[in-house]
Amino acid sequence: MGSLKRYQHYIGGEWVDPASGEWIESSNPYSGQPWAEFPRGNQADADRAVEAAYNAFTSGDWPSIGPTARGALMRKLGDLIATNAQELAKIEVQDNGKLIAEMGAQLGYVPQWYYYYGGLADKIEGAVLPIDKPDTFNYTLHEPLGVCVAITPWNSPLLITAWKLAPALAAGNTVVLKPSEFTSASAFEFVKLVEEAGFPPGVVNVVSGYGKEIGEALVSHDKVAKVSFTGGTMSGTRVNENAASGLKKVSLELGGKSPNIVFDDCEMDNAVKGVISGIFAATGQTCIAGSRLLVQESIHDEFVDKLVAFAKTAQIGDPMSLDTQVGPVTTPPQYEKILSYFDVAKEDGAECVLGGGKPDDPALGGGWFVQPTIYTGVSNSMRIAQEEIFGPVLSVIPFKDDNHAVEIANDVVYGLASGLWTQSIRRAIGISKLIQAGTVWVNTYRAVSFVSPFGGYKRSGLGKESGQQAIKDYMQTKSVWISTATEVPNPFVIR
Ligand code: TXE
Repeated sequence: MGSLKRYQHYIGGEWVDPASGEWIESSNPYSGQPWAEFPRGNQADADRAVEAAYNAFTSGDWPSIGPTARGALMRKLGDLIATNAQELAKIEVQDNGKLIAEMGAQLGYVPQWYYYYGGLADKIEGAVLPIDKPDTFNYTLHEPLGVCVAITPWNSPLLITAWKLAPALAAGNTVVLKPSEFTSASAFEFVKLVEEAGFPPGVVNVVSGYGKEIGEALVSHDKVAKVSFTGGTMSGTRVNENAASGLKKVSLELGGKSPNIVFDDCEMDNAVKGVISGIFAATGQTCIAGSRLLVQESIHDEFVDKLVAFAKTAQIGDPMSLDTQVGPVTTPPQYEKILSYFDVAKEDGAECVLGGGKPDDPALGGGWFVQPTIYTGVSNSMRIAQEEIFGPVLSVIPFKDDNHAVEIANDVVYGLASGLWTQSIRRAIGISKLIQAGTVWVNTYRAVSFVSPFGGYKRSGLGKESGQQAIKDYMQTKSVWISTATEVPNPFVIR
């Protein structure tokens, strides 16, 4: 116990113990062994963190730091993340078990969000409006909202943090960040860099704990203006309900059951790689996982054979090794959830053509590993085709023609992402329009950028992250009216 690394909340620029006096153990998914302890936050900690953020928003240095200076602070923060990217990546791998190759690349890219929104900070311009009233001057101001709560999941902690923090800070808000109770370490390490960059105390606060405890307390707090949440659809729905009673602004990035659609005119070897990257990269633990493979009947058997042959070569192992391609599952509940879907698939009557259980390699020790798994003979009404599994489990569904592909692709409650594999520009443009999803990738998969809006249709969420619009979602518009008339006219008539 004594050897575990113990973290504290970071509130108002100070490291503090949780009011509960309790900590949550975090285990390394590769070894299954505990390595760190995170504060178990509650209502009292939420109150303290929101007060600190509110004070920083209304007093002290932050309100008088103009947008250009905010941009400079954010560029400094980006530089610090770049310098420390490998260290941060190692902490994330230890905490969430995803591959060092993946997390290293991710953390190397994260600074871009701080640079991009830092650059935008002083480019949000109001307008002087050509108002239709005599002797009247009217202009708009885009102002920050106040205290924003950012709640993140365990799969890509600091990447998702950047998607929320960078626009929130560039807009001039203050933030309380609550990372997942399973993977809070990197947020606590990251906030040291926020302090080093020179952000005033209270501008960014980090508290940890369970969603039902400190998460709900934060979302329901009267002084919170906006909640930005990434996680499961059930938790996101609850967040939305709690935020609604205070009429808070909400953005939600939730689950998916994304179709990766392979047409008969595709470049088959590329499509195989695209399907693999959509479902087995990151052990399938991504919201954008291409977990439904829709493949045209005429090439079904040939494509599945190639896919299975490629998938069999995947190296399962230590996420810290650069050779590993599939690592462990991040959390014990997630591990149990994936295993339970192997039984669901059997009950559904799907045919397992790869995996379908735990690997039997003794070298994998106490880690939470599942086999990369492919089911054929899946119909779109089966549970494995409709429910988000969030693991390396692929459902293969045949289709006849373009209309049939679109019908199956859209027949699901989610709408986060999709992939199309075709050489036809007619198909690419035509079908991209018909797909009900916030992202369509054509002949690629899993591409994200700070420049391009990301977010779900249907039950995959509300609002967008990244891109220019996202900063406006952390702002509100004020209309200022100034009369230059020498006399106030009839006070009983609307102006
Ligand atoms: O996520 P949760 P879980 C999906 C995936 C997975 C399922 C459950 O299908 O199997 O969600 O994963 C906080 N008020 N995704 O349970 O619960 C929680 O503390 C306020 C998709 O790990 O959504 C954590 O910080 N906060 C996803 C964060 O929400 C609450 C990524 C996410 O946890 C809360 C992860 C509440 N009522 C899982 N309840 C994606 N979109 O990428 C929970 N939290």
